[in-house]
Amino acid sequence: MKHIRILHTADLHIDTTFFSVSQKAELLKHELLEAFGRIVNIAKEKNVDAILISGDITDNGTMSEASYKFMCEAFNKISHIPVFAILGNHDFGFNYTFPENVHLFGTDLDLVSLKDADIYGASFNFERDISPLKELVIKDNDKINIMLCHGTLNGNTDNPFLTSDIEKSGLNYLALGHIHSFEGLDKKGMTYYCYSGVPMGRGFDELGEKGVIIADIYENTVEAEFVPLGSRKFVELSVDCAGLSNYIEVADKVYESTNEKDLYKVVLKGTPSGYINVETLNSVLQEKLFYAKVVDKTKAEVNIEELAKEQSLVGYFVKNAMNNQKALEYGLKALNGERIYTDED
Ligand SMILES: [Mn+2]
Repeated sequence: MKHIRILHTADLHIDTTFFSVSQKAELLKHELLEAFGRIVNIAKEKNVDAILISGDITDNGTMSEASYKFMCEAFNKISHIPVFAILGNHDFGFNYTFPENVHLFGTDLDLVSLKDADIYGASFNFERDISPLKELVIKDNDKINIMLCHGTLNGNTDNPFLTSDIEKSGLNYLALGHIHSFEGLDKKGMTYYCYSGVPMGRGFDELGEKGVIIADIYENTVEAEFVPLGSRKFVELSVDCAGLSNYIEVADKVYESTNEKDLYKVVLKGTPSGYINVETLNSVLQEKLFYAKVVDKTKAEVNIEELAKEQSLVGYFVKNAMNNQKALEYGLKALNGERIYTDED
């Protein structure tokens, strides 16, 4: 029976700047490399026949000398395992050579034959925005056929392709890159496919657990497993502040569902029973957690009518802003000396 076991990863984005969490950027950059190191270890432990890297090896086409050396050393550690890689839209200008066991496909669709499987691939096409999947013609239907592809499923740009292209491809497995989250293994026609996602979240738009796919590919079926890499997670945590009267109580509630490893966007909701100093809460959380940022979406319970009667700047402001809820909310905070947190923070 024909069979091949592969490790599928993509979107490594080596040397990401992590600008959105700048105070931890250098550490996270290093941890991203370590996540790549773990990928190689998993390949060894799981005894895979090949590693597939479906594009966006780098974040902007270049990497530091140290990162390049780290990658080469990792590839050398598994010199008995063939690695197949393509470039993605982030690899523009990529000009590195890897050790001999790494086959980097050019932009023209090509294939490499292994014992039971043919591996097809083409790097991201910057010249004409078309997916190589649309040009695929299977050479040998008696083999297991696999392809690496970087692009957008059912999109308009970035080497797009359709589910119908997958359906008529005749492939056994399509290893996709470009979308940064794994959403499960899908199947169209005889072809199993998925995006593996990034090896580590890089911001609050890449939430949750990240990992690689280990797939056993047979002529008629695929058995795939998502293997988490144990990298730090970006987590969005919603905290209902109803009944809480100060930042200490909110912090205690936050600690109930956080750990010291992950990165948190803490979204405050509900109507607190007292005044929550968001700025103080932010710095308190920052001290205890690895990383936290607070976004205030609470609704203040203030007696507007009473405030409007006050002979003060606040009273005067409220009287004039009574009909504008947002202006009232932000204005009262500003008068209170608070920073205004919005979704864009
Ligand atoms: Mn990417």
